[in-house]
Amino acid sequence: MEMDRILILTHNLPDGDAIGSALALTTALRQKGKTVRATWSGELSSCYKVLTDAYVDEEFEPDYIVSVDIAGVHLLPKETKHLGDRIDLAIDHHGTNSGFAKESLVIAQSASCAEIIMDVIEAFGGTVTPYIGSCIYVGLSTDTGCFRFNNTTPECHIRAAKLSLLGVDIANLNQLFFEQKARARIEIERLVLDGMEFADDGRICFITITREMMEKTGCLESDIEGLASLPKSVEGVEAGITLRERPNGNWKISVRTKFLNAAKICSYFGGGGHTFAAGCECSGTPFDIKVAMCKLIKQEMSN
Ligand SMILES: [Mn+2]
Repeated sequence: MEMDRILILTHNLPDGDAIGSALALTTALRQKGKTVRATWSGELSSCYKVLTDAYVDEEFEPDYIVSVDIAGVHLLPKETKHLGDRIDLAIDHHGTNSGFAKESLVIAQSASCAEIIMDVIEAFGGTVTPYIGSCIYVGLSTDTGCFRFNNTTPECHIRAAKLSLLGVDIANLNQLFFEQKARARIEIERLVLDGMEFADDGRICFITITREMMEKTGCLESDIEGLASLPKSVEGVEAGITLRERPNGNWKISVRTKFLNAAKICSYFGGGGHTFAAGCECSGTPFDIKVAMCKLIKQEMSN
């Protein structure tokens, strides 16, 4: 089947891997003469301009739909939710991918979806230009916390070296994505640190991000990317939990762990993700959620 009009979907609250994967694939397919559109929901923080400024949007009726970095249709943003049962191909690196697409390319060993995209581009004979390489690098580096998280494999470093050889300005991207912070981000970190709480002799750490904090500081959703790794950065913390208030009043919970199975912990609340980085959504008060989380984590610790 000839697919000429391809739509690429990303998950709600898109991160560097989602945006990088979508733009790399879009650009490489356009090189091959395809009509391709990348979609994402919400306003992105300014560091993404280095990738999005070169993207020209175009509207059309798609004959093929690809999702990138999406583990389940519930993660689709409201704008593309109606396409959930029409996805032809899912390219993903979440072991928990629910198999919603007609065909799936899921490689759970990949630290980022962008690495799989790099292979896909090479497989269809695309050229990784410095721009496409920059998109891939943003995906690869943000999902590995700039090669610090324990999902980082030798393969990640090899790919980064390849991207550097292809002309990607790695120092500039690292500066934009890992050093520079929006003023609003610093302001919200100040508030979040103020409310940081510890449990179980400092082995569990909670932070809470309320809608009020977002409004007060003027943070965009993408400005708080990576903030969930803050509680785990405290010495002695085995499980870092972030509670983030959703517009519907529910709480999005992010769990980051050093050795505990975060995906298993989140699965009790209907969520999932990776072994050391997972998430779920809960209703209820922050207090009740924290109590329930503590109980589960202690149970996991004693296993
Ligand atoms: Mn990812």
